[in-house]
Amino acid sequence: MKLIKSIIYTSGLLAGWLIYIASKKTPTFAYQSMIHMFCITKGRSSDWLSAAIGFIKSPSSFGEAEGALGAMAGQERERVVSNLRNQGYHVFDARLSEEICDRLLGYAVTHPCTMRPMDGEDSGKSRRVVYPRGKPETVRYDFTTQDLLCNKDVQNLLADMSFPTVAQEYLDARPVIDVLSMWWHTDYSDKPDKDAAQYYHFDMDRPKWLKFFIYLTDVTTDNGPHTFIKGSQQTEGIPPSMLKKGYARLTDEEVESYYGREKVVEFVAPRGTIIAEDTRGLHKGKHVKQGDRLILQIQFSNSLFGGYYPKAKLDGEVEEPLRDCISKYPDLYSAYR
Ligand SMILES: O=C(O)CCC(=O)C(=O)O
Repeated sequence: MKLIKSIIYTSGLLAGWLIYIASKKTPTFAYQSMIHMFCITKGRSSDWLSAAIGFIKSPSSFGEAEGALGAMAGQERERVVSNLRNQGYHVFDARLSEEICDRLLGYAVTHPCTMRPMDGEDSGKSRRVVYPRGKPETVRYDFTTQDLLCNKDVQNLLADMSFPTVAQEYLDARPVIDVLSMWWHTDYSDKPDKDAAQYYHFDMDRPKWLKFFIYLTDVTTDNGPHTFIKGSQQTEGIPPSMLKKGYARLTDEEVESYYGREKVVEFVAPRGTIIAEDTRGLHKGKHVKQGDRLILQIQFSNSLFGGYYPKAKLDGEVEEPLRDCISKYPDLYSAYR
């Protein structure tokens, strides 16, 4: 049975890949096949696919590579990537400045975002509102990628070559920025919410990717630290008993009884902290007991093959540093052009 399934999903993946090359769109069956194959092979199928992509997508030269992450050249970059390979994450010594955090926080309390329906609620709740800080009406409020692309501080981060330098080294391929998001997690509910990513899960939207999470508020154990299971991003890092549930949300009890508390990394840190993480490993945003948390995320992937994200474009006013980068590294920004 397992062999038949593997043959079906491998064929789906390969056929879907050819369609993707021709049309730049991933058929749903191919995306589903990638997830199934990941679960059946305990991660190996994504490793193989990524090795092939790395062979085709030769690296770009991102120059000096000094920026928000610090100086990401030579040994320091190797240290970061070695942490990512071994434990699945790296917390940078450098932090985003107070001024930038202040401006992004200011933006996040004055610009509309979308209320995300909680578990069991219908889409009627997803209204666009200015976040009512202190009086939330749902667990999660999301900013759209299209709106974020117009923000000058976000544009400057997208033009900061320290990020793709690290991503490229980790992905072993020329990267593309494919997810840009920012959201509030709130204390609206007294229990964690699956739709707000507050249960353990792994991501599998691309063959390989690296996420950068940037805290824009101070994060304590009570206001929803991002949480990761150390080492679970590795091949065979997630046990078959969890993988056989597919793309499921897992309880704390199930995950912690398998890995032990010592593998649970709760990122309690001041605002401005930047975490790089391979979210192929198990992770979640911890339930917010009190207060709220604002986080910005930039994802770099080795391909746009995989899950669907709403189209967003860098077509408004673009700051000069980003304009220069777009002309130098068109592939890096191809998802938003
Ligand atoms: O909000 C969090 O910390 C979890 C985010 C998450 O699950 C993701 O970005 O994949």
